[in-house]
Amino acid sequence: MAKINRRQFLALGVGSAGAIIAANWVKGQNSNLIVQSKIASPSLYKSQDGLLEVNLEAGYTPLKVAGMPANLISYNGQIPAPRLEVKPGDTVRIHFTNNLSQPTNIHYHGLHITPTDKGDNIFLKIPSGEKFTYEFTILQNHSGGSFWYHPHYHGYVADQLLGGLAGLFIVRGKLDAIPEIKAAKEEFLVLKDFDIAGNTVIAPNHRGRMSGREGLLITGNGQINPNFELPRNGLLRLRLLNASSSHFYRLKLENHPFYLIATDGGALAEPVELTELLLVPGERAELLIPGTKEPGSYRLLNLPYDRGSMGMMGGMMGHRHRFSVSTSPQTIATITYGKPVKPVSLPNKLIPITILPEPKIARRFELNHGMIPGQGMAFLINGESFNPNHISTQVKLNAIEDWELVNTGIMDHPFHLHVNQFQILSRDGKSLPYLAGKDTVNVSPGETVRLRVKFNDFTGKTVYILDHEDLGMMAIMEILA
Ligand SMILES: [Cu+2]
Repeated sequence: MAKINRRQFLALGVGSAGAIIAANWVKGQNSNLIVQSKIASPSLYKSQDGLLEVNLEAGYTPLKVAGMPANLISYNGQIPAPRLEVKPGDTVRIHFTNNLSQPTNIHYHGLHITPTDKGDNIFLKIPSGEKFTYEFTILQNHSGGSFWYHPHYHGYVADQLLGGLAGLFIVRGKLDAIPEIKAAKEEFLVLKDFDIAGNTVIAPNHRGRMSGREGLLITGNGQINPNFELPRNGLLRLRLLNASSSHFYRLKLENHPFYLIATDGGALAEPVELTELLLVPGERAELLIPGTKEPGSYRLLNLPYDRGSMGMMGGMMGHRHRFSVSTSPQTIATITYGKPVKPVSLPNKLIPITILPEPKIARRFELNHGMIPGQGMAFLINGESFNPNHISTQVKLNAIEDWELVNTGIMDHPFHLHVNQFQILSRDGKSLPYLAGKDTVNVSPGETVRLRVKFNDFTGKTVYILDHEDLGMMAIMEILA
């Protein structure tokens, strides 16, 4: 059982911002910092009779994060943004209004929908003050899973994502119909970092762009240390999204193993027991947590993780130095045992998944960074910086390809492919303990990750990117008929 006192909490704090948060937080909370107020869930919009029709507005609505005024941008004034839920076969119609002072658009991260027209079209520019109606269909064979939406207008992605624009997009599927999963208590946890300035929550934009922007205030569903109830003898199904633009979460639950049942693109074939989970920016994971330990409160911890960094000097000198946001575990959320329920066991089997057949086409992508004349330091894929007028990779509709990602740089880089899910074949030649649909994968310095992908159903231009940053580690690919 873990209860931390104020001094211990401050020890976990990170410099002055940590202390400010602690001071605010302690008011009215006695000394028991584990018990947080009830989570104000974001609104939920579910499809009805095959249609999800919603209004979304990006704007500067005043709001509160972690109980403090927040100088952020949001969809419909909420952090996280409203959760959208659909079923395979549904039509989605989103009436979007851009009330920001800059252009934006919406990217549907992980969804297998058209990259053109009114779908996951990241080349679309919706100018300040204008409206656009997105409309697309979720295919009948779309996998159920945890997807998400956020801006993807080049040059503004990091600022707008950091500013607060992000929400879950859930596709219900076969996993949801498994009796043990149905009996589990379902919760969602959107992880996001912010900074504090003058008692106001702001987007963490004052750090060096090259190091990636990380805030000192770690929130779950816009709260500090939200509390989730774990039914005693039952199961908690915790669906996680890392909606931070640079922050890595290395998660561990005190005294509890957890069971991974789904990743970015949906279900695994069977639950996989883990004691730790690394969730990099953009990734999702679904965990089952059995309530079979001593009843009490347990901390979901974020353990230190060194993803490498390119500070000014580090970048110039070409050497790696620690990015010291946290050197001790931080509490992300608290899981508290609730009332006993009828015992629910872990499901033995989930949704069968088979490896794609071996292809003839293989490509290699080298991830690095270097100086670009007139531009300074930029992230590079195969030595190229992002060029909006150049198609770097052309693939054929229905083709299967093996991609080898080699990180020859000094920082971890999450690699993300739009529109189609891939399977991870190996890391440094070693196969993974499970097969899963993925759209985001971390590649550490010196590491080689091999993935296999099939370009199903849709043609058109889209991108593969690194880090959700605007620094050039993105390339256009075209799927040809
Ligand atoms: Cu994406």
